Amino acid sequence: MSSGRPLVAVALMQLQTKPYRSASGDCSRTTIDSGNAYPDRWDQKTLKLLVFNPSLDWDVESLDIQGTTEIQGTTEHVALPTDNGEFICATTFSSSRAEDQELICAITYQSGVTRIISFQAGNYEWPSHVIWESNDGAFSFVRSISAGDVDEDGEAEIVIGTKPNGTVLYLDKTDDGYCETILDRNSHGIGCTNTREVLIADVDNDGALEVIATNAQASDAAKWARTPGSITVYKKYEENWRRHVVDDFSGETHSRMFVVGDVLGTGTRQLVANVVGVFDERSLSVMPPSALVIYEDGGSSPGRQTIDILQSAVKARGMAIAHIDDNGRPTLVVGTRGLDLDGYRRSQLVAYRYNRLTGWSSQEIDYSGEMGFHTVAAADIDNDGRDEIIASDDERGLIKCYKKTSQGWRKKVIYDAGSRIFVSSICPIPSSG
Ligand SMILES: [Ca+2]
Ligand SMILES: [Ca+2]
Ligand SMILES: [Ca+2]
Repeated sequence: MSSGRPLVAVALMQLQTKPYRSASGDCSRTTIDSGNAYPDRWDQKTLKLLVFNPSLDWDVESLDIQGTTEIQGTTEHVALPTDNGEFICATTFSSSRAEDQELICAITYQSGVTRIISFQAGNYEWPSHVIWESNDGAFSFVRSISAGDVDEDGEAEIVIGTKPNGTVLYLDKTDDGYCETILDRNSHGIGCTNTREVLIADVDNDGALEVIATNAQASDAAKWARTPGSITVYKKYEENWRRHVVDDFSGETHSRMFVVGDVLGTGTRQLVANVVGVFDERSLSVMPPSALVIYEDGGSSPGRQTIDILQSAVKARGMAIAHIDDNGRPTLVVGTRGLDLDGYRRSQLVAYRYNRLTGWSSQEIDYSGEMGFHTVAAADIDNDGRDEIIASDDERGLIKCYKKTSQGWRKKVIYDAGSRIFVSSICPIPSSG
């Protein structure tokens, strides 16, 4: 299959509550807790790894993440745990040596098993193999995954971020399998550190890839209360790693998402992050508010610039750098999340553009309810030289594609789950043709 157009992979959890069965056998009410849009336990959570084909009107295929799969380098097959699983996240890797595209996902099962499975993309078949697993719960809950060829041998190195041990685990592919290096662990306390996101990228523009992670202290405090955390860059010098804290937010708050790319259009990459707002119970407002900030030089020079203060949001999580305009300039696309609170119930999908003379401007692409747009990606899915935006509207169970036209933004629902979803990753898979 060589359509010349990318595929789009999406990792998500579908959340459903089962009808409540009373003693009389009635089956009429559900157990949704209206006060909390995402209770910790859902009656039914279904993990899915979907692949959309925009060339076939967004035809969707669900990859088998619960069948049997091969162990790498052998013909031995292992059965995956049959429990529904706790969490799934995904990333892609394109080898510089071959045309192969890999779709790599990390699945945390309820039994405590964690597995990383690689799917070979670009065919109607999606052969899969297990590339790493942990059976003892040591790495517990894998919240995020990224891949990149750090040592430039054509094979993917992988980094995962976990909770509640806050592990940043680097997996270096060798002839004997994956060599594990723990880059960080428990930095905000033993068993109470959540690594939120990890990324392999050249954040300091020196031509070599670094690992970037953002974490936060886990606590029993109310959600959106003051939670310290930090953004850290891990840089490899021969066989050693050096750790550099880009921002600790003065212990006041943390970041839950960042992207690396040339959002200013200067020809170098910058680090763009969201600073999470703090809910203040007394004033019933978010104070200090959430902000979008930018760090240059990989955060090695101190200070950050503010792109925008998000007045009606508690955070932004979905972020992507896109090329959607004819002038070739970059656009930062951001999905916000609100709160069940007056003035915060409207979330937005916003395009930010930077102009050297006039600064930042913003344009609303779409809006939704308080849960907002959790995951956002950009890809040129119709090969016209400009990116389209793919974003999840989690509360409504929708995934949409947005195309900029001369008449404004054209929206298309490409997936309707029929119930709430939690989308962890949207991964464009470049065309191999
Ligand atoms: Ca490599
Ligand atoms: Ca670098
Ligand atoms: Ca396009």
